[in-house]
Amino acid sequence: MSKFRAIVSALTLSTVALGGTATIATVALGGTATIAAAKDPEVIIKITRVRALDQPDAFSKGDFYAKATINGETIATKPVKQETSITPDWVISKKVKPGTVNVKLAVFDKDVSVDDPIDINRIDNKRDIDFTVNTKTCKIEGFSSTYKCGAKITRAGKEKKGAEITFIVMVKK
Ligand SMILES: [Ca+2]
Ligand SMILES: [Ca+2]
Repeated sequence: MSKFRAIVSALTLSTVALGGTATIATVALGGTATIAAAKDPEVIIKITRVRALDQPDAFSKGDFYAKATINGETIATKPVKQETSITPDWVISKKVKPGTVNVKLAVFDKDVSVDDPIDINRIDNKRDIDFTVNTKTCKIEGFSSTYKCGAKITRAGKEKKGAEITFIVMVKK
């Protein structure tokens, strides 16, 4: 009789153990999925300097802000009251899937009605700049020369309401 009881309790224990294992396995799988998403690279654009090349606003000092579109999502910074040159250290970042990422970078002067696009591209009739960031090689392409992550990139427009912009692209893995 006591032997039988021992077997029963052993069976009960093994069932509990199996149940426990199953639960742990599920938790572990869920955890792995979350960690994979958290490991997606982050594209970071840091705008260190914007220098007005003419008067962006006829009635007041300019108030520039930047707007970046990273893989289709547009993010804007807060405007900064404009002296001739500002060092705003604006940071725009977005988590992306690994690979080549499309970026559009634009500067605007905030206005009462419609914000003025500021020319930061030396090409005529094109005021914003487009480039790609490869999250694996950290190469930045779309300019006359290829840049690496962390390199200072300076671009300037030559049309009315123009500015020179200096920025750095980084990829956080
Ligand atoms: Ca303004
Ligand atoms: Ca232009």
